[in-house]
Amino acid sequence: NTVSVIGLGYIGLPTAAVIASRGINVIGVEINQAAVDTINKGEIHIVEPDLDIVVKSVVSTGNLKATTQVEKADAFMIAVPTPFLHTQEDEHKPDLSYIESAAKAIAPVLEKGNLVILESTSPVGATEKLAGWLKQARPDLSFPQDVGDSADINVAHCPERVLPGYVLQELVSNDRVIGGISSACSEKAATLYKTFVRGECIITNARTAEMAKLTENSFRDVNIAFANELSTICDQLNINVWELTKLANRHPRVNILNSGPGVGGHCIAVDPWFIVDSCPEQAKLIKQARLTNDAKPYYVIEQIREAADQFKRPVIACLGLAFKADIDDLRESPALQIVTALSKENIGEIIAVEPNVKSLPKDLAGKVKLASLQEAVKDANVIVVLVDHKEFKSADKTVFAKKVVIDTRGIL
Ligand code: SAJ
Repeated sequence: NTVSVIGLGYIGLPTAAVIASRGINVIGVEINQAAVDTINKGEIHIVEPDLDIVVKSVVSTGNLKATTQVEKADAFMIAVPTPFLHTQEDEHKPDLSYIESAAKAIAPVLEKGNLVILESTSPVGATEKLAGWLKQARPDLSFPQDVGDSADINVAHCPERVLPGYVLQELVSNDRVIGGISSACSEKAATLYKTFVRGECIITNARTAEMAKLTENSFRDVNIAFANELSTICDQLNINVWELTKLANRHPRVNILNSGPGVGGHCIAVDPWFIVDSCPEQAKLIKQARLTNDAKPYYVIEQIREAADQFKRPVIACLGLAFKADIDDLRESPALQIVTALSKENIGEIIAVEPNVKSLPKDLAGKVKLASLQEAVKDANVIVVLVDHKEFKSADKTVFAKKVVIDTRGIL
């Protein structure tokens, strides 16, 4: 049996490698030629712990091969991005163009008996759309939306739910929600997932599976928004939010998350908008949570301005640029957003500390200095903790005492 994974990014590549490690032949399809060449050398183009070892091994056994051209396979797993489109009327319209392109690419090679799985996080209805695009391109085949269980091609949605930094463990250990367009679609998809998933494979329909994934990330976003709102209320009332949260969490049915400088990453700050786009009238709290979390970096910037104003020559040390602790991923990071905004103002000298990167992104170069924690803290009069990296949590903080400190992560 051969599995084809379309899109070899943060989700597709680990998925392809794990399936290949079970002795299954995997063809990885990726439009980026440089990524294809890297993978075929047994190397990786993304950062994820231990992924390099697995890819090296499955490429050397011949179980994983990357290519830019779609080939025949028994199952196709689509793991392409689903960002949002910024239109004039709406800033957050889901963009299904990558899924549509993937459908058009695999349609010509589809054969009776094939299974097509959508892994990308998608708005409700996207799997039905995918099946529609496939049907349009292949009127000679039958599809589950028309003939149910007897279809030539089966189509299902199985959303990925892995946490960056723990992808290889979570790919195998997490439970999977499997939503077929028909029950035959779900059964076939579950059989494939059971070859590499140790968690439970739970069957539902495609729309519920789509909504389950969006719900998980919206749940987290709403809860982080609660914590972020609480932190600004506490600032007003002169209460330490970290102490308050600890105390409230002593209640057996209360579990408040941690406030921070905002919500970053490619999922939690995006997926709730898919629900808002589907049901704007109903999704009021979900939308407000997005707005609350998106406003938090501006609140922190204002706090930094006020702190800097106290000094003739402000030197601001910003600890952390990544979107969360102990990763090197700076994309969609509120910490980076804050440092970038400061670098455009005439606010003083800015020093960034990011133990997980060797150089600063291009638009910070020349405006912000990258330094070690010791160096930055020594020179600074204002210290801003933006990420709770382990290097910061374990640092000797006696020097912090003489400085003005804005601790958005509560590490002190
Ligand atoms: N954050 C806080 N306070 C908290 C927790 C998180 O401010 O108490 C911030 C983080 O600093 C970060 C952002 O939220 O900026 C998101 O971080 P995260 O660790 O909550 O989540 P992600 O984006 O790395 O991964 C999420 C996971 N979803 C859930 O936990 C429900 C993961 O399982 C999903 O697979 C992933 O989104 C995805 O791909 O959708």
